[in-house]
Amino acid sequence: MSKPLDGIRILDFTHVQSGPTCTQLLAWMGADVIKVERPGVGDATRKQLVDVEGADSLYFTMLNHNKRSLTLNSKTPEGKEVLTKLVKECDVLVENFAPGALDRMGFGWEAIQDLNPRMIMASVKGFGPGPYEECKVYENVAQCAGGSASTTGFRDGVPVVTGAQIGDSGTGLHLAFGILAALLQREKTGRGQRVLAAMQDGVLNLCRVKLRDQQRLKAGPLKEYSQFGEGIPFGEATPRAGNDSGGGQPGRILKCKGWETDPDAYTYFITQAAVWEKICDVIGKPEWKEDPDYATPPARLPHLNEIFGAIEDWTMTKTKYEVMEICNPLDIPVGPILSMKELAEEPSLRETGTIVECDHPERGPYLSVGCPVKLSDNDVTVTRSPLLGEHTDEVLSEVLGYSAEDIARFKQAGAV
Ligand code: CAO
Repeated sequence: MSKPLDGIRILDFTHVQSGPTCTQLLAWMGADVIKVERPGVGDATRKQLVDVEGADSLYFTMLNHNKRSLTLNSKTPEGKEVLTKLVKECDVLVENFAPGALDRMGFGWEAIQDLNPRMIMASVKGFGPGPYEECKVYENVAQCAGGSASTTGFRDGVPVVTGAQIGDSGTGLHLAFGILAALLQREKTGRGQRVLAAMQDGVLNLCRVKLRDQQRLKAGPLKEYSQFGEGIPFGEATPRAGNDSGGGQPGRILKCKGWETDPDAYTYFITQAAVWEKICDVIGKPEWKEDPDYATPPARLPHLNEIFGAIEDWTMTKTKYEVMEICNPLDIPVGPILSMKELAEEPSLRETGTIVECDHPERGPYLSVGCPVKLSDNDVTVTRSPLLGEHTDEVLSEVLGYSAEDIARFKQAGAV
């Protein structure tokens, strides 16, 4: 079966997490992704958080599936020769070097356009143009600078970063979207273009509802925040909202049976207005259905602590799965807090290919997250990440057409 990105060749100059997330998605859509890495060194994550001595780390293997690895020292004359040819042969160059690194290498945007006007040059940077554009940026820096940390955590605690890698993987997703749009536009214009995804912008995009709340503050307190029910005044900026739900329907994380020993024995429970009467029946508070202090959403706002306390008295008598079994048929929205262990073992995620097992020559079998987006005409087979330089000869000869003598010359010069 053909793949959506069949025939698209990616010069993958990415490293660590943000860029590799993007190129992995493109590989899953069928692009030929050639990961360019420094000879003998490679992507730094190959040797970070090592759990099997001598083997590529899970950090690397889980972000670089379905790619080919070409080693190349782009700072040597022979390396530049090869890179020049690669730029001519590829459709997209994806990179997430520190600002200015590509220019210093001699392959800035102008040079790329001269070599291949159809090339799309896609970059992740920490910040867009402005006072911080020269900064090197990592995940948590982006979470802090993009508004996530200031709005995550509890009102009376410090700002908190989230485990979801919204700065790195989130920006990689944004970049992939930009690349696909640029490829489509190229169909019409015949020209490539620059695509920039700044991590701060990506995080802020994912925190859009918090900027919504920032503006709503002008109209008065944010009544759906528990802080309102607790009678605590709001300050000038969107506060941290703990586990309050982000929409207009109050929600909290509540203890379930076993919470004393199991750190994940919790459920998210939303008191959605449409099912309020069913909630009252389930938790044994039928009198709240008619009581004017509880019957309508505005009336409930000052009583949310009491209401969630009563719901928790009920959820604590059930496991998180029992809560789900009881509430789902009644359309009461609940979400069990699933641990990584539970997700790794969940059969339905294995069946859909969202969790996959790969085999690796150095480390043996390992689990990974497969393609999270399913297309009916693109059945993704996740293949293991490449060893450092595994495809160097193959790419040099098959893609770039170099002879055995040329390849020997590049090796002799330490360029590949
Ligand atoms: N051949 C020769 N040189 C190479 C090379 C190759 N194949 N690949 C990389 N290099 C060189 C770069 O040209 C650069 O050299 P100069 O400093 O002389 O220009 C050098 O390696 C280091 O690159 P870097 O600055 O990108 O790497 P770093 O480890 O110092 O910084 C990071 C890492 C992530 C902070 C930085 O790349 C960055 O800010 N990237 C943009 C934002 C981003 O993606 N951050 C998230 C990373 S995922 O957590």
